[in-house]
Amino acid sequence: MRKTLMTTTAIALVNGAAMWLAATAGAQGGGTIEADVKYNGAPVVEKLKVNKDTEKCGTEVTIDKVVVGGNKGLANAVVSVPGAKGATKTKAVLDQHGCKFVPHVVVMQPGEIEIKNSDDILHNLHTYSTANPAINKAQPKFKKTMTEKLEKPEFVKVTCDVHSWMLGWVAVVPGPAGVTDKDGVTKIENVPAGKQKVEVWHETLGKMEKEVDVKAGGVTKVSFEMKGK
Ligand SMILES: [Cu+2]
Repeated sequence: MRKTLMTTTAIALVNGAAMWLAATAGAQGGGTIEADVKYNGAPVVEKLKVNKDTEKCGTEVTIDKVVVGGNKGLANAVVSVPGAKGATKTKAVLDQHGCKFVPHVVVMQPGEIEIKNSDDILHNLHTYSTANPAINKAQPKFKKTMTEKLEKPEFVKVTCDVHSWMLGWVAVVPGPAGVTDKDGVTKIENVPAGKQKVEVWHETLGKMEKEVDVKAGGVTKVSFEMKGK
């Protein structure tokens, strides 16, 4: 009995040490980049009256081209660390909902993306690519999901041939990345420590880059101010 208790305690100690080591290794392996993207110009959100599939699309739609939130934060900008390895592969999903692409900008690692149709009407996915093969495919209402491949890094414009106003973007980026929220902020985790090039991309405002020094287990802040063209 006594021996069993000692053995159990020893195993518990070893397990505890292993867990601690794993946690420490994770923290030492990478840091977090908190990016803050601002734009000192006017928002560009187009409104359009429509008369097609109005029960799903409504009669007025908005096209989000430059979305500026409080404190000049620029939404829908992709911040990435293209040279860094070890980005976590999460499944990218782009939905067609209310005759809009949701989210407006989706970021993914090269690989597969799931295209959803939540509208119960016909959509036709049409991508504009140079590095990846273009996709031009009907997605009838009964086809709730389809899986497509985008294997080369590229910012891919996505439209729908049924609803001319539908516009979205798929950012295929090789390293850890994120998309800014309505306040122009995104957090990128698990970035390898050391000097890293951080790149920001916006669909109409273009690209900028900065070098940052990522600290293991810490948060490195970086700010960008996009210039209008
Ligand atoms: Cu559509």
